Amino acid sequence: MERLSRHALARLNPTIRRPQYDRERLAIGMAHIGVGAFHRCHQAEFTDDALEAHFGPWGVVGINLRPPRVAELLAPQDGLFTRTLRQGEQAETRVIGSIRRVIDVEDAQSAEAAVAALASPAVRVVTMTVTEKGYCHVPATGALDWSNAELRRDRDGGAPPATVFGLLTRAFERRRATGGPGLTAISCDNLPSNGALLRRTLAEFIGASAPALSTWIEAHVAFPSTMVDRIAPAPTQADISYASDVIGARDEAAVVGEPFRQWTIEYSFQHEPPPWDRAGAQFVADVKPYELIKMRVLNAAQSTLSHLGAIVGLTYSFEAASDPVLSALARRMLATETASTLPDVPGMATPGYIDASLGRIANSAIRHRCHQIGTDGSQKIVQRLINPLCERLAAGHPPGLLALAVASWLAYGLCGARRFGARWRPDDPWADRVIAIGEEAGGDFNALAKGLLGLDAIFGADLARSPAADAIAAHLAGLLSADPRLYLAKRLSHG
Ligand code: CS2
Repeated sequence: MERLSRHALARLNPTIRRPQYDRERLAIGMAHIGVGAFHRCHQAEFTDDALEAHFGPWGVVGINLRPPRVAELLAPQDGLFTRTLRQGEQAETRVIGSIRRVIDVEDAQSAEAAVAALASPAVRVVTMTVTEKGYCHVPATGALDWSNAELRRDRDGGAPPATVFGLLTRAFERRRATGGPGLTAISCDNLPSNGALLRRTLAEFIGASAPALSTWIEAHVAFPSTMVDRIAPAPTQADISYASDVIGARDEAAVVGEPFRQWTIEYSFQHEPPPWDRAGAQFVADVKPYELIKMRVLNAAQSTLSHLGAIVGLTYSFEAASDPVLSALARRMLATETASTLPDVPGMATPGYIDASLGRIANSAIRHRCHQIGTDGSQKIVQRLINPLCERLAAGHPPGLLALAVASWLAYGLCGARRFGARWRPDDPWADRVIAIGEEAGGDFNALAKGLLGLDAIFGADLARSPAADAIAAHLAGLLSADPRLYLAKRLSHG
């Protein structure tokens, strides 16, 4: 089968939607770091829509710091790829054209190409999806985690850069040295106040590696915060074959997502932003309420359902969201506990948002593996589950189901311990610590909970001494028992 490319466009199945703008005239004005499935299904599609609504120099140069390598997939396709939106039996496949070029940073030469791309005066915006772990921070405090070897190597000028900080520092140094214009750096990862976090962590890194750059960055780089949303799991070979068959050309970079999408961006730019608002994105003065509701409802439900789902033997998050016991527990947690920690968000009334979120996760056409959502849980649960739990405890409420949700992450990690069956190896920078504590604690669940909650880089200093500690110990005993599903059913019927 012919490969998808600009030459193949004219021969695709005629019903397939493709870029409605003159792609040959599309100049690069934006960079994106982390060209994974989420970017291809979210910002790249918003940009494609914005280009159709109001054409301008907003083509994207993608930069990848770590595998999977994407340049070798997208270069033969001239940057073109499809995204298929699935809901139940419905599927809609479309060709996206906003990415012009992709650089995988693997050696000195590709690192130089990435720095040159980011330092180009034509590039006015750099968006990034580098995952929570990509910020190399201590989850509970937001400070850089200098025990991270890649971060230390980048601070000491290691080549090629392995972290976003090493890459941005070199690019901004080049920009300053060449008198380049300012730009806007937009974190699109699921972290609270992600723009402020990026600004702070980058400032800390630069303080340790290139202090002379600080004042240039303060004057020349804007760091808006954003809330991004679309469920887009890692694509499979079946997704690639499906999209290729539908369009009539082989697409090795195909991605799949749900129809729902949302993007809320703090209006704080160095220059006129790309017209993403013409594509349905919202520019707002304050993103905080939007990100709080999204991370504490949708993402919290995904994490809880996935940890519990894996523990009771399910494969996909939609199965957990369709399971009567698991979904009722998640709903009750969100409606009776999390909701009280949420601000009023314009256009996003909490009860409707909870319903819609659980409905989205239950979309059986989206095969999001529980283990994919469970990956790097240590970097996710603070903003999704621990912060609302701590706020509730501080307001005098009992630990409730949020403690069960926090315990679900611990139990998911402990399933990696031989004592608890070594059922899987969690993919998480903290897995070894959790497993070691699990192996050491003997049969005493109180000691186990205290030991785990003593990981203050994740839990902060107070949770181990709070009433949640005993509740979490009891949940661990239930979740790690021979019949975790029975334990969950009992929790549900006890109201
Ligand atoms: C998921 C998110 O893997 C995960 O951590 O919870 O990727 C989630 O699907 C997106 O945030 C949805 O917008």
